[in-house]
Amino acid sequence: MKYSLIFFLVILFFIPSTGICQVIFSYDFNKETTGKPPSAPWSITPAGKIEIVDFPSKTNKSVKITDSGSGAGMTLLLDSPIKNKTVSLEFNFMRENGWTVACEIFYVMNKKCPDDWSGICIKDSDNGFISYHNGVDWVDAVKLTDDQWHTIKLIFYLEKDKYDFYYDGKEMAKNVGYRKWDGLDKQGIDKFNVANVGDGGSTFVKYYDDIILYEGTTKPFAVKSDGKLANMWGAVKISASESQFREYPNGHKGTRFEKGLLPKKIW
Ligand SMILES: [Ca+2]
Repeated sequence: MKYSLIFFLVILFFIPSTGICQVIFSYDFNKETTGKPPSAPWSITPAGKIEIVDFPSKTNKSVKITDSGSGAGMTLLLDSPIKNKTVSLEFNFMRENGWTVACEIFYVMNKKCPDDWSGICIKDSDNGFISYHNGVDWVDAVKLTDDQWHTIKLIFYLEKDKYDFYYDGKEMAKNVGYRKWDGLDKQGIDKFNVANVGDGGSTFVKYYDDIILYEGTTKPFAVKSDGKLANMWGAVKISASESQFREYPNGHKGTRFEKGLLPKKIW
């Protein structure tokens, strides 16, 4: 009994130092079914086509999002917001040549945000730049090269409602504000919109892979594959909210549903 207690205490001491438990979610999509939408907890928009593809290879799949003009994207929700911590989001992104009209790339929000165009907003602009919103205006960062994978990293300082934006390893913005965040001071983030959720008027093909959210600013060395939810984040469960429809402001059309289930495996 005494040794069991010592063993337990030793485990408690070592687990936080492994880095694995710092991962809130991680999706590489490699075990998903090609040609199908990504599985729960991701939910997809009714419009457009969101599918798993053997790209860049059969063993390294990604999500292909095709918007033909009525919107196409996917959403992940947490049951409760992550607050007062520094957390980072990283993902790989590629846009095919031939797109029309600027559109969302990745927006991170609180579910209480007034619309799907709030929070931490990264988009592609009509002028071919990748752009971010600094809480006041859109800012063009750098030309976005098509048909080529890019890495995007966002560091959220949730204790002060600021974020940093890195593109292909280079700093694009530091300590900038969230969009439409009035009344949401320090309320944290619990909603992740990928590509065009609920918007219309754009056409594009975008690919996403290796979407990971973790605590701190450095990606944990050992990241397990798809859909893992760390024990320490048990209270931040990935949501199983009901479908919902919402009216959108002028210039936006389409509906969005957010449906998800707990991940198959929780570790
Ligand atoms: Ca992959």
